[in-house]
Order: sequence, then structure tokens, then C-alpha cells
Amino acid sequence: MKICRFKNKQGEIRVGLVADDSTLLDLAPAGMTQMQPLLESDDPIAQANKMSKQNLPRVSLSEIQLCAPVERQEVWAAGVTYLRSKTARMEESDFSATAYDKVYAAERPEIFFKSLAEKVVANGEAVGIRKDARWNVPEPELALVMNSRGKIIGHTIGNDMSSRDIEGENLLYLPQAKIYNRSCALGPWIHLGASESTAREWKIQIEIRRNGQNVFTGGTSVSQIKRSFEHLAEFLFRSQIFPHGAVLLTGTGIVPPDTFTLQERDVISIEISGIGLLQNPVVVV
Ligand code: DO4
Ligand code: MG
Repeated sequence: MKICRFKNKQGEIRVGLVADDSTLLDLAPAGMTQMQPLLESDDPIAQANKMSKQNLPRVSLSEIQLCAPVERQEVWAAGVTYLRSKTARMEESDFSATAYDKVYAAERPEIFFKSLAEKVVANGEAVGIRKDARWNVPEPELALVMNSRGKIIGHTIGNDMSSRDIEGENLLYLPQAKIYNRSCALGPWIHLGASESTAREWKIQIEIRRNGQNVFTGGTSVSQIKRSFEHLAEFLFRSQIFPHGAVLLTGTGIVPPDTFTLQERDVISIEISGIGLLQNPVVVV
């Protein structure tokens, strides 16, 4: 079961249930104009199933614009959860290398703030590369969607856009390397109710195209994430409150070669089997 936010032809923001590859059901006539009541309910799948049985208007995906599947949730990100991320970061930095080594092995994960909901970029919108950075990459990541009680109720696709030269120069520059205009994309929708063992079977693929040509392809499996989702969620919610719920990106396991940097007008496609496709062009910000 997949739910989305979308802008209809009249420019109104609605919540939809994805019916098939080309159609969704508009949940407004069922009284649902925001995702939050569904995400906060005790059984979102049962509630979504019940609504899907009503005679709801069908909307073609080609007629609407998908919005980022977040309303008021803070977006956070975990880091160095894949071995590939640890080794790439140790290589990019001289004096921060031991920090990455230590955090990979430590009980406490690296978790950092990534974005306010209103700044998140939706499927089809441009993600940004900083104008003062030389080395920019996308980070394709599985994102956990949690309610205000810290329960994982769904998954979406995240892109944790990053400036590797700024991050590599000094670990204290991490917020500037990670949090800037258009640095976080989420979408295309939320897949509800998959267990962790099901999600761990999913594959993550990325393709980057430039002038219509492929310039990078990479892949990994969610099963390569070192930490359990419950462990990540527990640390995020420890001594912290999220009255509107939270989204947590789970780290990247795909790092392009060191010679690669994104350019304006590149198109990034991230696919997670089980969820769908998140596609964004690149703009300098
Ligand atoms: O410590 C730097 C960021 C790590 C990260 O974003 C990742 O591993 O995905
Ligand atoms: Mg990341």
C-alpha cells in the first residue's frame, strides 16, 4: 500500500492512495486531506484498506504533480551505516578518518539533522549542488517514516545530497556539506507497512544521466546496512520528541568514483525495488 501527496489540476494539495502504475485514488472525499492522521493511527494499513474500498475518484498520475511525502516531520539522516560509506569517507579526509572508523564500530550511530519538511524537494523537482563546492554527489538512501511514537510505519526513497570536498576538508563542516538549499529529496510516495525483513530484501539502484548519456550507475542492497532500523529509530527518539513524526534516511551504500562530480542539468534516478523511482534534475544553488 502506497500513499502520496499531490497537487491536483486546481492546484489543491491532496492525499492519494496509489492504485496502480498510472492511477491514484483521491482520499479527500473520504475525509483525508493530510497524511498525518493516517500515519498516526494505530493501524495505517487497515485504515488505508478501508478507504480504498470506498468509491473514490480515480486520478491519472499523468495529470497531477507529486509533492514530497512529508508534511511537518523533521528529516534526519544516519551516516556511515554501510562499509562502503565508511571507506569512501576515510579516503576523502586526512584528519577525520578515525572518526568514521570509530562511528562505524560504535554502539551510538551517526545521526544528523537534514531538513525541515517544507524544504524537501519532491520527485521531478531540482536538487541542488552548492555553488561553493567542487565535488558533489547524490546519496541514494532508504528512508524510514516514523510516527510521533517512534514506530516505523513506512518507507520512502531519499537523496542526501552532499558536498564531499567540504565534508572532507573538516568534519565540523558537515552541516554545510549536507544542509543547504535543495539538498534533500524524498519520494515519490510512502510505502506503508513493510517489515524490516521485507525491506532488507530491497535493492537500491542509481543512474545519473548527462546530456542523455549515462555517466554513473551503481547499486546496493538494503541488507548491507549494518544497523537494525529499530536501533536507528531508538537513537533518533532518545531524549528527543517529534510531535509530527520524523523521517530518517538510513545512509548510503553507493559512492561514485572519486573522479565523479555532479553537474547542473544532470538527472539522478534512484530506484528502490518495493517502493518506486525518485528522479530529480540538478541545479546549482
Ligand atoms: O559522516 C558523514 C555523512 C555520512 C552519510 O551521509 C552516509 O553515510 O550516508
Ligand atoms: Mg548520507
